[in-house]
Amino acid sequence: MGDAQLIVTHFCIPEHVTRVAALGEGFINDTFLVQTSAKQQYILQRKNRSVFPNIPGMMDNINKVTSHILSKGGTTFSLTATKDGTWYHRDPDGEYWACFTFIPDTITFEHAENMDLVRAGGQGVGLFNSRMADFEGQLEDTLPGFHNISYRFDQFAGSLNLARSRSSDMNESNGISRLEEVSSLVEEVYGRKEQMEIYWKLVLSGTIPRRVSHNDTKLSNFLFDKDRQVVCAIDLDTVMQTTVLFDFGDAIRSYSNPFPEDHPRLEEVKMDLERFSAFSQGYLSKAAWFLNKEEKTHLAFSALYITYEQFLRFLMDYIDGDTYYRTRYPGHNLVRARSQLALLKSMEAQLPAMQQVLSEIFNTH
Ligand code: GN1
Ligand code: MG
Repeated sequence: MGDAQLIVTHFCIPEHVTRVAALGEGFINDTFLVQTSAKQQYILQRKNRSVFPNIPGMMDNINKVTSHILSKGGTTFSLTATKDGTWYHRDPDGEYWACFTFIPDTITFEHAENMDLVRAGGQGVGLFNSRMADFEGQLEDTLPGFHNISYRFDQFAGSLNLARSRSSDMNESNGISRLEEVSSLVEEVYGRKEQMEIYWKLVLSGTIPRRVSHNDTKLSNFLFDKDRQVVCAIDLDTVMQTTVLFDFGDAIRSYSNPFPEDHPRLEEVKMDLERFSAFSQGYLSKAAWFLNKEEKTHLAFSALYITYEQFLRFLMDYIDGDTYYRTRYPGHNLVRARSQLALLKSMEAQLPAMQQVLSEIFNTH
């Protein structure tokens, strides 16, 4: 904490800082709440250098996006510059820190407790995409390959090779190598490879247009007010120009499942069609106006694509020995992977129904 207290003095905060305290349990960054003698509070964040290879580019992207939203009268946090006039401070250990305004009287949710929240979340993602739809600037590709499934397959193959060559690759509790333990899951990955590559090619070829997308639209990355109305998107670390379909898909992964993404009782994990419908209504009430025909056609499958990708990423991190995602207990990544696979299977069984729901909503717009 001492660290954070000192770091905050490098930023242009006009109020008197009274307290800096750790906030939340992010998977990736370390976050602190900065309280001041006035009403305005700030968020201070140590950005994860091993996850984000280009933090200056990332901060530049965030500034472009928040400035665009503010210029259109929208609500968002805004970045606080350092006394040197940059959007990040680099400490003597080489760590990068960023600071931004805290939006008062807002809350976040880990999982969608009711249908109104699901619908409001849909409006939030739709509004974010919609506000950025006329952005004419260029964002840096700060996480190359983030939702590129071919890149993920290369990474996955690398992880498998490394695991095969690791002699110490033993699960502490039962002595079975992690690779043997997950062999059926590896088959589940490869069984869907071609289908996922076909979808990615639609993005690569430009059939699905590139637009500004958030790329990490799970529920906890949006702020809500006390009436459960959505306020704005947060955690803009991954904003890039990919496709808005990934934002829809990632949000469906998060909102349509009545349980958290690491729910261990697999028989309870499902894509709930009522939630899918509520989210889609909210999303399309804000976003239908700018989506083209191809985007509409491929919207439903994006949920399968992103859930599959997340299944692969959690599994890969388990095989790697838990090096990327913060875990709360041994085997957490494996539980997450299995849970995401269960969700994916539920989506696969309901794809025609999802498409039907979307067609009905499109007909009303
Ligand atoms: C990470 O940063 P956070 O916790 O919002 C991850 C996402 C995953 C998500 C799964 C940069 O998101 O891609 O979907 O965990 N972010 C990064 O919960 O890898
Ligand atoms: Mg994030």
